[in-house]
Amino acid sequence: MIREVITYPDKRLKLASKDIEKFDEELHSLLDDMYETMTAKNGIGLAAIQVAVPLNTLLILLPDENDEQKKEDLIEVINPKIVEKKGSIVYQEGCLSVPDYYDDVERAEWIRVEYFDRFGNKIVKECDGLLAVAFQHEMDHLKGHLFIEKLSYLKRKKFEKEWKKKQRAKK
Ligand code: Y12
Ligand code: CO
Repeated sequence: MIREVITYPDKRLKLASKDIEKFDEELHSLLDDMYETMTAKNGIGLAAIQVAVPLNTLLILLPDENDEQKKEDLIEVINPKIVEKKGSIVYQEGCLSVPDYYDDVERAEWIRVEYFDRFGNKIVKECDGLLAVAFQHEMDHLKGHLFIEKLSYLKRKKFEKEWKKKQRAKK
């Protein structure tokens, strides 16, 4: 089932998500719905809070070298923790919860992350480049943060101006 993606400035996006304790059917159907929602909306990453569920889970599905998103490349992440990070990368980010706005954000270029899969198996993964950016972007959602909070003062003002203009055009 495709769920509604909540968007800025919805206050629920500021909630700190809670750890998942049961790796049960309810979790599996949440993950399945998140996958359907993310792919239906052309996303490459989605955190549960974006579908209004404040639980520590997220999905990442980067396109392959032919620009295709294959289900076998889907990464399902539960209760993630970054245990090491290095370097710096600037990437132009976008977010399904902040439609129509993209801007450069600086993050760690390499991370080691520990998490669980949908069956409760522990995974330790090292990532760099776009995958590292995606993990950090999605994990910020779990703490109640959006990428626009990482922008400089001037860029944040630019975002607010564009957002207000879009709201006026909608009326
Ligand atoms: C690098 C940078 C950001 C991430 C986080 C995941 N971000 C997304 O999946 C963004 C998706 C997105 C898709 C859009 O396209 C449609 O909605 C059709 C989009 O365009 C509009 O809102 C008009 C904006 C964002 C991971 C790695
Ligand atoms: Co996002």
